[in-house]
Amino acid sequence: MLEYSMLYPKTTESRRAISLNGMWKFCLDEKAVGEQEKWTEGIPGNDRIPVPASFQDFYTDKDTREFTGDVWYETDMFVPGEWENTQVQVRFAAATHRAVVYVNGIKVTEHEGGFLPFTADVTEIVRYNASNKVVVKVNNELNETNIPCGSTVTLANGKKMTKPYFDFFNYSGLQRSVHLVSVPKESVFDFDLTYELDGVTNGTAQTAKISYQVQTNGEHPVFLELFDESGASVASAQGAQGVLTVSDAHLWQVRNAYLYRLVIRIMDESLVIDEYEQEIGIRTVEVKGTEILLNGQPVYLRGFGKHEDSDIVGRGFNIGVMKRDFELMKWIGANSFRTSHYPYSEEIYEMADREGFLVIDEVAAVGLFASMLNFMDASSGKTTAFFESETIPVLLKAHLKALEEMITRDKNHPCVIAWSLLNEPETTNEAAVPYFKEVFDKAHELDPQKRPRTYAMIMNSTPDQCKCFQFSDMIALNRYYGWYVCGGYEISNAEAMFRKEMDAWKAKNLNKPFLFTEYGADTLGSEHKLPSVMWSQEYQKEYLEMVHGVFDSYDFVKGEQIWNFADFQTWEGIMRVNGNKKGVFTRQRQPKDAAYLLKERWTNLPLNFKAGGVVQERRNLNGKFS
Ligand code: GCB
Repeated sequence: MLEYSMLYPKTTESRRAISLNGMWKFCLDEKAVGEQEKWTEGIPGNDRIPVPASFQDFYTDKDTREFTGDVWYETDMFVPGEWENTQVQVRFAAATHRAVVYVNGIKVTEHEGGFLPFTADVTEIVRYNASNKVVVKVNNELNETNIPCGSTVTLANGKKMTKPYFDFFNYSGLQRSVHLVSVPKESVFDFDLTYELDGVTNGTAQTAKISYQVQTNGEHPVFLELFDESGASVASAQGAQGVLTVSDAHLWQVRNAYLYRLVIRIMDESLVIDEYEQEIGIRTVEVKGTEILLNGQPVYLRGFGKHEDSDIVGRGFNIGVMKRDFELMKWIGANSFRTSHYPYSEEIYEMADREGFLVIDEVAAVGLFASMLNFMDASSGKTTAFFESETIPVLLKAHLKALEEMITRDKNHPCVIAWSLLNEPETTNEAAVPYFKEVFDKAHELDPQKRPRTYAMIMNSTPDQCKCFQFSDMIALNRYYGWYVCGGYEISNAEAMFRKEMDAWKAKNLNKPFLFTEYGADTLGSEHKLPSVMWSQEYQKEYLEMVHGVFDSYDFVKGEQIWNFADFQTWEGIMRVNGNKKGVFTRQRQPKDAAYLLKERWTNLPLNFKAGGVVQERRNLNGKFS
C-alpha cells in the first residue's frame, strides 16, 4: 500500500487546499553543490520561473535547455494558524523525474518517478500562522533503473546530456500543480468503486449497484451519498464498505457523459470529521471475445496517441491547451485517446470524464528497448537483450510502484477503460516473459474494476516473434508500414507486408480485440507536392487511405488511435525536423490536410463499427474499400 493518499486535493467542509502555483525561485546546480552549500535552506540567485511548467523552453541559451542534473526550486508558503491539529501536507502532482523536498531546511520527502503525485507530511515541521520555506531539488537524469528508460552521458566539455530510449524531449521540472493541503487527522485515504447494471436500455439502467470500499485511518463511521446532476440525492449508504443502489441510473456513455457527485463523510454523531467528494460515472467496461463493451454495448475506438506538449511550457500542464485539445478531438469525431507515454495531469482525466472520452491510461514504461532509434531499429531486426540486463529487478520495482500510483490515482475515473502497462518493449526474447507476468498480474490485483490490460507493441513484436502478446486482454499494435518500412512509391509493398502480418494474426485466432495504438507519417505543415512525396501533406493522406483500407479488412480490429494528435518536441537529430511531425494538428493546434480526411471518416463510423464480428458495408470512409 502507498504511504500517502492519492486523492486529489480539494476544499470541502473539512479539507483545505491552497494552490502554490505561480513564480518560484529557480536555479541550475551546474556543479552539484546544492546540499553542500545548504541550498536546502534557500537557493542562490534571484531567477524566477513559472510552476507548473517544464523549465527548458523559457531560456535563450542551449546549455540551459539541455541541462541535465539537479535543478532547484524555492517558494514561501503561509500556513494558517487554524490548521494546527490537522494533517498538513505539501502535494506535488508530479516532479520529473525525481525530487527531494525540504521545508524550513528539513528534508520531508523524496520521490522517484516523474509523472505521478506524492505528498510530504509537514505537520510537525511547519510554523503555524507563519511563513515557511519550501525547497525542491529536481533531477532529470535518465537511467535503466527507472521509467522512462534512457541513459545519461558526459560530454568532452564536462556537461551531462540525456540519451532517451524514447522519442520525446526529456522535459522536466515541476510540470504540474503544487498544493498546500490540510486534511483532518482522521480522514478518507482512498476508495474503490465497482459497478453492476441491470436492465440497460438507451443509456439508462433500471438498477445500478455501486459496490464501494472506503479506506480511512480511524474508527468513526463512514457515510456515502450520491447526487445526480440536478443536485437531488439518489442513493445513500453507511459503512466502510457496502452498496449504493441507484434506480433508473443515467449511464456514463461515449461522448455523452453523465456524472454523479459522490460525497463520502466520516461522522462523529452529527459532526462531520472529514468530507471528500468526487464526480463519478456509472458504467461497466469489459472485453468479451473480440469486442470492447461499454455498458454491455460494443464500441469502436477512434482517436489519438497524444503527448502533454506545447510551446514555451513544454510538458507543463496548460489548462488552455487542454481545452483546445478536447475541442479539436470533438471536432474531428474522436472518442478516445491513449495517455502515451506517461500518466497525464489529473485535470485531463476530469475533462475526459466530463466529455465522455475513453482513455487508455499508460504508465511511463517506455524505452524498455535500449536504443534511441527504437522505432527504426525494431523494423530492421535489431535486438538489445534488454530484459537480460542485471538492472532489471530494480527497474521492475520502480515500474510496479508507478503502476500502483497510477491505478490508485486514476481507478475512479469513468473515462479510464484500460491500462497500458508498457510502450514498445523488446519482446522478442523469452527473458521478457517473467517481467510481463509480474506487471500484468499486479495491474489485475490493483484494479478493483479489473479493466482490460494491454501494452503497445513495437514493429518487430510480430505474431511469430513476440513472446508476450498472450498477456494482453486487447492486442495493441504500433505499426508504421508505409513510413519506416516501404514509404513513398513503395507503399504498395508496405500494404502487402501489413496485410501479411494481419493475416498471420488472424490465423492465430486469438479471439481478442485488436487496436492500432500507433500509425502515422511525418508531415510538414508547410509542404505540398503533387504527386506526393514523403513529408508532404498529400502523402499523409495517401498513407491514411492505405492503412484505413487494411483496418477495415479485419473484423477483429476494434480501434484506431493515430500517432500523433499534434506535432511534438523530441531530441534533435537527423530523423526529426525540430520534433516529430506526425501530428494531425501542428504543435500550435491547427489542422493539417489529413485532419479533414479523418474527420470525414470518424464522424461517419458508427460507434459499434464491426460489432458482432461483421465487417459492415463500407461507405466512402476514405479507405481503399473492397
Ligand atoms: C513509436 C513510439 C513513439 C514515437 C513514434 C514515431 O513507435 O511509440 O513514441 O514517437 O513511434 O513517430 O516514431
